[in-house]
Amino acid sequence: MEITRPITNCDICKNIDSFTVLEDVSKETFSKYAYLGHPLLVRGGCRNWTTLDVFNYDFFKELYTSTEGAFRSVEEECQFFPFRTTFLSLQEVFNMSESRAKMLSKDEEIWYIGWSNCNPDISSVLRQHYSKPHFLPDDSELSAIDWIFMGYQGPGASMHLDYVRRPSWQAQIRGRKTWYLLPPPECEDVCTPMNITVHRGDIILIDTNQWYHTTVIEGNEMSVTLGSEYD
Ligand SMILES: O=C(O)CCC(=O)C(=O)O
Ligand SMILES: [Fe+2]
Repeated sequence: MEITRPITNCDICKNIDSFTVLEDVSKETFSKYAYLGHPLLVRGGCRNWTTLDVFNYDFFKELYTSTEGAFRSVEEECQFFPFRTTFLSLQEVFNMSESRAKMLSKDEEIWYIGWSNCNPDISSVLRQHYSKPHFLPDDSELSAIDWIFMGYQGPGASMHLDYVRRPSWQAQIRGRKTWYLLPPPECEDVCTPMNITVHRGDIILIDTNQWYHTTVIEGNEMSVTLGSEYD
């Protein structure tokens, strides 16, 4: 994958040395940035979503255990990422003790996982609580796949490049996460690494096919994020 990756046009990072931070952004303003490939953070971009109150460990556990075929679809069609844990499946994640799930004691082992959802029944429930970020262009489409990342303090995903089709956005539903980006090697001379901490209610937008990225969960609260690709 790495070898066949297309060479990046370094305009995605030339002359910028940090994330572009937008606040109360309109569709019109956002459209100037939407396809530049610059890393973007929209402060408060999902402030009004009901997900902020609804999406947590118990919500996902109840949803997956009560939906026929939901665990099977993660195994067979979607993906499970055991970033920092020995859990082998989402089912194991939802079988852990309440104490570990909620980190109620200092002795509990910290975990961090992610998964993609491609089950239409799950998706329709998730999408009752979120919609396409309001600042994305009218003609942009969300991918049918939702991505969810959940867990506690410490390293998240290690440095990698994705091979998805499109740029993605990720909404911080709970907790705090820092993203560290590296430009692709062919742009090292003209571009710099950058990082930013994403807070609850913010949305980050990165072309993860072009920017190498790694994440760190900050603080004691559980981090919960929800993402999708857009075009
Ligand atoms: O949220 C994370 O910890 C990693 C996410 C990631 O690698 C991605 O969205 O491409
Ligand atoms: Fe990634």
